[in-house]
Amino acid sequence: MKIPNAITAMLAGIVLTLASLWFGQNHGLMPVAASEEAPLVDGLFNAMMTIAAGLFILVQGALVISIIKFRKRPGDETDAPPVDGNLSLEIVWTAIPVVIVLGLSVYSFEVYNTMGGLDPMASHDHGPHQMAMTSGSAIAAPLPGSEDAIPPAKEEKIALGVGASPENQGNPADLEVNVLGLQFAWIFTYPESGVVSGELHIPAGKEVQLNIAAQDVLHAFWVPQFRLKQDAIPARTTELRFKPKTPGDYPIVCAELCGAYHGAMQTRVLVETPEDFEAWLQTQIALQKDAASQTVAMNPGELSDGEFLAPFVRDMGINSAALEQLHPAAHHEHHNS
Ligand SMILES: [Cu+2]
Repeated sequence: MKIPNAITAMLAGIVLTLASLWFGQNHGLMPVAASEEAPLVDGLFNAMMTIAAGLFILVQGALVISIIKFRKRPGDETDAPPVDGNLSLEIVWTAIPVVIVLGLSVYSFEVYNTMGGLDPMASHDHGPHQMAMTSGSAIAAPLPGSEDAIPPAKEEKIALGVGASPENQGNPADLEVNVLGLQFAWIFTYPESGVVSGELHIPAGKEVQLNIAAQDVLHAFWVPQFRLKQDAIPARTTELRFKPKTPGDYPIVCAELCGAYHGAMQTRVLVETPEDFEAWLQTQIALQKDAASQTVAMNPGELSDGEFLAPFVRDMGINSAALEQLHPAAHHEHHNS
């Protein structure tokens, strides 16, 4: 019995569709989805993988079938029939990619909008001066004189980051953290409490807004598990607003080549339960109060040379008294504890 071609083609189409749909959901290429925004991005990515898998099977399948079915038979010395193009086939294979590209562009725009990419509040230029300049955070303070080098902030209507989702627009986020990227580290400042940290701690289930700045060159804040990435731009603040979902320990990676040690510019983000986050914050506040009362590692400008260098030379067997003798004039001049 000979099966009609139409039925064979239909069965092949069904198998191809099912295989593509399965692969689109089971490619296993993505790390855990740890933010509320991640499933949106994954939906788009899976749709693209489904389409790509279908096209791959279609093209490779046609190639393999052609190789087997139309190969030269032994003893056949005739030439192949001349083929002069096929208009309807060309229309079809032009129309299919057009439909796919238009569909994906509408879908991706929708995802971007739902994530808050079109929030008008995120498109303001907040200026460079609000970033990470809490008193006491000597490390995050601008270099002396760098104030003049930064051009005055102007209001510019350029989309800079991901803001609030459409239903949250106009509402402030639950937690704001200022993020400073510099060669080659990330520094996080919690403006409400003044806490400064080299690791980002955030509470799960709360709306978090990162105000991202760069001290020297372009960097990019990227957490693969959040499916979020945002450039850090010198003299300009960008915004990244999202809701972490799954508690855990995830890498923060610099995703913009920023210099010789770009590859080492990594830290981590800890998504914690709101109680754990509050406990961490209180510990940090207490620690920093402690440090403040001891005037240790506070503001290098207020320390004598010996005090400033002591932590660095302790392992070399040099004590701070020896260092003080190098610059007797600076001895305890500004000591204020
Ligand atoms: Cu960097």
